[in-house]
Amino acid sequence: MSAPLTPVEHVKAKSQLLRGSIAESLSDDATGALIEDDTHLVKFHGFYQQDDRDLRAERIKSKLEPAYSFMIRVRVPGGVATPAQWLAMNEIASHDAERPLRLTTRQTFQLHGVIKRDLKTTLGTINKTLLDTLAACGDVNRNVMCSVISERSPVHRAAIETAAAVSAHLTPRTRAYHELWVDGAKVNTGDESEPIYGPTYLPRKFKIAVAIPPVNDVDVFAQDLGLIAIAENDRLVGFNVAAGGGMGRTHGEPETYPRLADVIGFCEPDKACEVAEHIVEWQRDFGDRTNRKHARLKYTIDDRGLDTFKAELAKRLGYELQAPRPYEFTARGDQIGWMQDDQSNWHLTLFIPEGRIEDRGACALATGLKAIAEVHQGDFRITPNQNLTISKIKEDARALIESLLSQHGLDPLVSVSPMRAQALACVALPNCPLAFAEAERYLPSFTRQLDTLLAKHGLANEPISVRLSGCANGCSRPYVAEVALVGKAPGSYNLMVGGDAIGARMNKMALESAGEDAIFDYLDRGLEQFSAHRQAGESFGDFTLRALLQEDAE
Ligand code: SRM
Ligand code: SF4
Repeated sequence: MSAPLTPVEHVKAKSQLLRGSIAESLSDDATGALIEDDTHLVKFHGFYQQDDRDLRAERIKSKLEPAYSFMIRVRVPGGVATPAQWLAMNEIASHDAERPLRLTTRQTFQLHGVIKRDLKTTLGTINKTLLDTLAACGDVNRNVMCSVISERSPVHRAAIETAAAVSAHLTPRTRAYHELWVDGAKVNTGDESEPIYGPTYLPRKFKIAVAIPPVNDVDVFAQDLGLIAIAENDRLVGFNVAAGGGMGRTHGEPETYPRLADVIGFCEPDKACEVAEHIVEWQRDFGDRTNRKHARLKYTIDDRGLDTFKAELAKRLGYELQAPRPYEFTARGDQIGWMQDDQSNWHLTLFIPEGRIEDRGACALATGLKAIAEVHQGDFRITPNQNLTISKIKEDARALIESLLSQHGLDPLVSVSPMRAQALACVALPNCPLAFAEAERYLPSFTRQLDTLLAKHGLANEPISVRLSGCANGCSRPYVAEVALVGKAPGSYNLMVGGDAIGARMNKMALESAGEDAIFDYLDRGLEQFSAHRQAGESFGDFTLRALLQEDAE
């Protein structure tokens, strides 16, 4: 007898293309929560029901229902937003959300702490900005990422077009989203269907990123589908296709594991949408709908075999992918500061502490970015490292932007250490229901202490990649970092080291369930040895793999 489908599959099947009883859930004023089945469906509409974990115990003691609110995720393909959209998101966050606007690790905007009665207005307002939240979460293709490499602007332009086209091609066709949040009126659903997804969508989430070598800022090998841009004479000629990456795992369940994507071939730019569609459809047909922890593309590929996957993809496409073309990644972090592209436009990348857009003391980040957005003629780009690039600044506008930065105390945001500039942390506590330990709220203290250690060992400019995740799900893509902390319990983390500097190798366990002292002792010793014994050009990740982890194993 075959295993039963997961409960979520039944919820999707009877939802009438994602409607369920969401309208009823919203109109029930007696609770701040939604009907249980709808909590799964609203993810496809771009939001999650959460409760404030800092308040949970106290609310239970006072016999109150949890402090329910919603996290809303806004899809931003390639992280590119107009100044008008920036201003609108800033405004929405300041009125409707409890916490400041957040830039995520997949280049989207997130709002935390929106209450149920405000959901409709908030989502409606977001839609007026020409951004939306449809498919920002749920068992569908999520926000399509794209490298924010500014000095190669013709290639970036073409790559971002592909990211937007793939995103549009894989957006669900259900009218439920417009019915509930935009038009308000029920639309005749007679001819409505989901040509790519079908009525039960995918078995699990699906993620795509476009990387532009030499920078692997999007962590292309951590994606279900990675498209690696291949350029000749600064012209995009196509993409190497990488499939089967993913980070998620569960502590103590070795049958769950992170996996790097395999490069399976090359396609021309005009074939990217159909390649993505057929991979998604293969996963739709063969992904595991009986176990959500085994339902990502990486497991489907491993279960059925990479060769079978490639052969079945070729059959669906009607042709084989061409042989992969040569490419080289040399870095993954953002280049903080000013940079000029080949068309003489300037791009300014600012370090955004923890990806939160808020005024803190002398650093009036939210106010300063608002003032910049009011005059800026180019665009904004959320980077995969939770930073922000103010893009396409004309030569004659640079002085104005510089003076606005100074007026708002933002100059320090272009002079952080390379380690700090690319360090990532997931949200974790107090919003994430799955968090075992702090991540976002621990990042400033962790990186401050690490900066001190780096300086102590003469390594202040070393671009070591550091990632913190509050649990093993890996929302900061920790398993491809040189140094990662993965939460086990409050104040306790697995320390992972030995990833490479370009996100193409996974790290290994150095310490299990360790506290801060043990972690910093290990890093202090490791950095001391690295400084003394590194080989020419060797990264910290390569050194830890060659020397430290070997030594630990002896
Ligand atoms: Fe994630 C679940 C936050 C990027 C792997 N992730 C969650 C939830 C929704 C918790 C939940 O299911 O209730 C978190 C909400 C916290 C909150 O309040 O914001 C959450 N994930 C995030 C974000 C906001 C982290 C951040 O601080 O930036 C990122 C939003 C991305 C976006 O804009 O779309 C985020 N999550 C990722 C990434 C990185 C990526 O996509 O490049 C990963 C690893 C890559 C991957 O998917 O393999 C990731 N999130 C997960 C998983 C594990 C999935 C798996 O295959 O096992 C979960 C748990 C789940 O889905 O059941 C999860
Ligand atoms: Fe939550 Fe875990 Fe993701 Fe962090 S890694 S946001 S704790 S699910």
